[in-house]
Amino acid sequence: MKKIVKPNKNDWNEILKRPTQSVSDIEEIVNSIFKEVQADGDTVIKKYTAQFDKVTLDSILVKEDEIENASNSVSDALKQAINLAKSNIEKFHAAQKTSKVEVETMPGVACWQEKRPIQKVGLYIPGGTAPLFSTILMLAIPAKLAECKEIILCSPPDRNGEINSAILYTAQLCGVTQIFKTGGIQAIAGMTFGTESIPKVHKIFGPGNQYVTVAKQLATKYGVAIDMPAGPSELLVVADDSANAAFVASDLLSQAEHGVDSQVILVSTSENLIDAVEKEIGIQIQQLPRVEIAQKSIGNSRLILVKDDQEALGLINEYGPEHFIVCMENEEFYLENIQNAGSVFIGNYTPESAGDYASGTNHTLPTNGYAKQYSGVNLDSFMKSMTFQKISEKGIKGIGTAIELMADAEGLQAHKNAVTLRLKSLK
Ligand code: HSO
Ligand code: ZN
Repeated sequence: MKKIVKPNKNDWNEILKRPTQSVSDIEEIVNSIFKEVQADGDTVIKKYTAQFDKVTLDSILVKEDEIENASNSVSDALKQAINLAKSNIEKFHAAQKTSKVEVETMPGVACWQEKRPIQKVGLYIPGGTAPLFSTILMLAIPAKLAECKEIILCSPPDRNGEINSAILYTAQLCGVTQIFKTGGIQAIAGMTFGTESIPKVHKIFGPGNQYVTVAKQLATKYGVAIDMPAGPSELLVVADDSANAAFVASDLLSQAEHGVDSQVILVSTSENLIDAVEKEIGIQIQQLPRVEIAQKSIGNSRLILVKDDQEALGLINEYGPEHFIVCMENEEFYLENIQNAGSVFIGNYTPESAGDYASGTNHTLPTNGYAKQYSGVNLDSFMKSMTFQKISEKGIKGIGTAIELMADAEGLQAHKNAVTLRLKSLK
């Protein structure tokens, strides 16, 4: 890990750079697969599944008996763990329900706002080196609570044409309505246009590699909403001598093991702590099965010694981490003043893994500095706000002249007339 001592503010940009991703060469292939899926649906999905996932499928829809078999092969202990997580995630997201907002803005002018579920949502769960069934909990639970009608899921099959059992079990447990064996660009295209098997959805959620990320961005050009622009996982820890160096190292490694492009950063006012954490990382990393991945992302990572809390805070708000751990004697200062972070974890006994799996908060969070303008996934991500209004005769008399004047000033006579006619009818 690169150690940086008391950096100059002019160097912050350079220090806080994320590992770069270039997407320009990906766009061409994403565009062409989208066009093919739009024209020929399932045939194209199957063609690319054969090409990329190396399996030829008769049907891309997962059948009832496959789900049942999968459920039988998940251990009871894991089922219990998943159920505990589900219960906590449900509690936290159910509490996010808001009630109707109703205001009489002036006498006879009633305005209100209500939320309605997005009717059809698509969840994408990557295959690859780790089957992230926990992400299904994070997406399907709020979708179900929001009462989305169709909750479909796409995930790439393995070489035997199967999807990981824990993924199938969790999807069924959380009320996913249909599961499809398709991944990558073709899955996102399938949900964007709809195919013979896959329904077209209104919003697509979930993480993925660079191809999936570019495909989700293209989906928005066809009118499909997405949760947020996704990027590699990241974690920033701010810690002082009150922190346990081994715990801090374990947290940094937990995000470093996600992928070679993950980034973890330790900011500290204590050089002793920085050295102790660095030493701990060296010990713990050797014991990890994913040591090679972790080593590469540790290469993208930084240990930054700062002169005081103010400087630490400035740096953290500038970076806008996806996950932010605070292990400081004066934690209050950071909790009050943090402006840009996806999710905040406080104290020695709050590992970031708790939020990844089971405490109740959502782990689908803005990366790549997007915490400056995006929220993580929450109940509202699966809903839209709608406004209503009802104006009485008294109300139109009160508000009418203002509307007429404004419409006139914008040169929009028909708008004005819509009020004038009504006012006249009341004379
Ligand atoms: N930390 C990841 C989510 C995850 N971790 C899933 C383990 N499983 C992105 O927030
Ligand atoms: Zn994680």
